[in-house]
Amino acid sequence: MAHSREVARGEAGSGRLRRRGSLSGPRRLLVAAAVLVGMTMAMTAPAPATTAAQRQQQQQVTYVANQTSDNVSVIDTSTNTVVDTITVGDAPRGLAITPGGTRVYVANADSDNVSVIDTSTNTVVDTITVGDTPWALAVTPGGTRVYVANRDSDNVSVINTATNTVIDTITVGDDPVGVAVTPGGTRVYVANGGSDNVSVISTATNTIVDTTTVGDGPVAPIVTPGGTRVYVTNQLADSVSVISTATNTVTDTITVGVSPEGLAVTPGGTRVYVANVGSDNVSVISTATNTVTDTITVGTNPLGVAVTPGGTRVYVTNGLSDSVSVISTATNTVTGTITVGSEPVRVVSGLIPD
Ligand SMILES: [Ca+2]
Ligand SMILES: [Ca+2]
Ligand SMILES: [Ca+2]
Ligand SMILES: [Ca+2]
Repeated sequence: MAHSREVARGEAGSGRLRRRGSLSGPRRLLVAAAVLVGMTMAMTAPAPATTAAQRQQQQQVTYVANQTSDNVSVIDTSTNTVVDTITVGDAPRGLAITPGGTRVYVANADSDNVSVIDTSTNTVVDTITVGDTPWALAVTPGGTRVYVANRDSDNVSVINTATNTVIDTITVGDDPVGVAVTPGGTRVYVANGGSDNVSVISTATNTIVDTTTVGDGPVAPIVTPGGTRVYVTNQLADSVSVISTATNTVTDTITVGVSPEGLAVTPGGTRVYVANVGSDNVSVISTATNTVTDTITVGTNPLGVAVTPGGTRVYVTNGLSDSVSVISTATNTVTGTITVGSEPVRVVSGLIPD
């Protein structure tokens, strides 16, 4: 049955941070969405939620990386139906959408490369060789760089999106499995699952400027829209660490469900949604109090979380149900379930040019 499949492959059960284990990935979809609005409005500061009028001029889409079927499902967010399926590399894990919404970058863990999807055609237009077992990636707010966490080579590849070539490689901690960029684009936070810390990279120099110890088995960092805090799931500690970006120290630790993995923050920055692989639910954290205010039951082995640019819905991948649960943020209830590919892991929601 489903759970034994997961455990047999060394995934979310014991040893979940080994090999395929740490169902990880990043969550800078929010950053991407916010920056997209920023660009549209020709501003530099990250914007909060988009207006209804703005969203109507663009298409709201959600991309899902399906690890076992080696493809990406494209969901039209207005109808909640799968409108396309794109074959990518071997074992797609992490993905991110560029601020302008024209490209989606996909980290293929077992083929050691990154697929570049053109969102106007939903075809792969480039493939970039990176380090060993790329697990997660993040795009800078300006859209010029992609940072890729390579779990088995313990480093980060930096891709120049103008040429789609690797221009730098940065050694980080043990087993980097998650990555996030600050809204200002000056810092990159990398979760090192094996060394229980987070590396802080300066994008100006592509060097490590700080290392923050967090909980056991950190998986996925996200940065709040205001850029003041980083939330990172600690998969082996059943908790989320809150890091102040001003001091790069942990200011809070929040107990959530069992084996938390993916997480996402709402555009207004008031809530963080956390997928708990081991308890088949989602914890809702209030960022005002850093406490869990709600728990929502979803499918089996929820792994990835994305919030829509308007902040009204949350998409959660259910790794062993081959589906995505749709949560209304107004009620924190599941309002729909969408069948996708095999073993969906990461998900990103954003706006693409219509
Ligand atoms: Ca495969
Ligand atoms: Ca490899
Ligand atoms: Ca390692
Ligand atoms: Ca550890």
